[in-house]
Amino acid sequence: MVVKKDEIRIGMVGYQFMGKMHSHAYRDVPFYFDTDAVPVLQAIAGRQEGAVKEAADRMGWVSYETDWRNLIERDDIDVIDIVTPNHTHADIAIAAAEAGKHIISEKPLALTLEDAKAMHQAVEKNNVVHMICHNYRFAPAVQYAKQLIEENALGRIYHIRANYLQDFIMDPSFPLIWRLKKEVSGTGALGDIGAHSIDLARFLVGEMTEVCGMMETFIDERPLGEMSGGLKASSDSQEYGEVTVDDATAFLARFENGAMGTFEATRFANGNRNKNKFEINGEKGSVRWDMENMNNLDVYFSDAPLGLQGFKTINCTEEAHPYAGAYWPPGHIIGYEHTFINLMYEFVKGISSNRAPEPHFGDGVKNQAVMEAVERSAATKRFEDVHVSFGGS
Ligand code: SOE
Repeated sequence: MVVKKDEIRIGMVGYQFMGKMHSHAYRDVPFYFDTDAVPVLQAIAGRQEGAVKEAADRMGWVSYETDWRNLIERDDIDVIDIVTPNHTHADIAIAAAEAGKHIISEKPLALTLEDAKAMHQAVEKNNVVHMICHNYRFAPAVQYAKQLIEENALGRIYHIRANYLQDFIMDPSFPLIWRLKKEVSGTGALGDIGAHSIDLARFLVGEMTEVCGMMETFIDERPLGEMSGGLKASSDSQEYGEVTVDDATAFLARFENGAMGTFEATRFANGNRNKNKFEINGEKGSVRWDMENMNNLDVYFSDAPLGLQGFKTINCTEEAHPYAGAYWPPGHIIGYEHTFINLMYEFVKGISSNRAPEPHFGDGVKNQAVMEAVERSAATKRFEDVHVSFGGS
């Protein structure tokens, strides 16, 4: 007999790169994981009717809306999933929370720390489940690094050095897409990719207390134009506009537990397509990870016999590695999209048990507080405290 499971009816706002990724992840959750409920692709929203209809058909959504507000008003929607540009996150999330919908939002949570706090207050006040999409936490190798740190296998943590390096906007004729406008994006490399490193550092090492940063914009003006899918964009416009966000940000950080951090987020690291990596050094050993080889975790333990000391590479595809057992036999590797499937699995479980899985909007606020302190520090050219408080703004 087939047991019919509860349905979690998703309403997604936006449908481009991340929309495609989330759609795929929802469909795959019940394929790989045993859950109490199954996500249903109920409706997507987008402003251009032809395009949103085509996306709904292609990705298997039951229906579509041309205004996100209609999605929120619908009784047949349980979850609002936000995959739109950053400046829309706060309005959509607050309206969705007030309508009692559970919410999942792409990162960074908001344009500002103040908006992020307002979003957090709204989800807490309305007692809805909430999550932010820092997908890299969900690579089995990253989860295994977390496990090793929690088991104290590395001992006291001294350092994290994290770089997130891309190069997709290096051509000066690459257009002024929304990710390069402060009023739409908040920050540039810092919020788009540095936010992931900040989240991973908080996940693996702990909270940061102060930061000292520098931010740079190398190409000040670009031709007007928008993305044409994924991270592709081109423009033949003769009209130029100002780039108002950072092309690159670097910062130092101190952690509550005494560790030191060095961070670099740039879209001008020629040759690096999506090089998201970190190394953590502790008193008993080290771990290092690189998204472009995401199944592997390099580990070093200083108690190995002297002749055998050195980093070794663990292929994190065994049952012992979180989430890996849900997929293929050992050595049969998984990819970028699986980080989202694992994340959505946690979200679905969170809704079934009515608790917010991590990372949630509280993490989004803490990540935003670090980013805000980095921006402040780049302006003052001093170390700045990371101010986290969840009260009024
Ligand atoms: C573009 O820089 C982007 O798609 C980011 O927005 C994602 O968060 C990152 O994971 C990959 O690159």
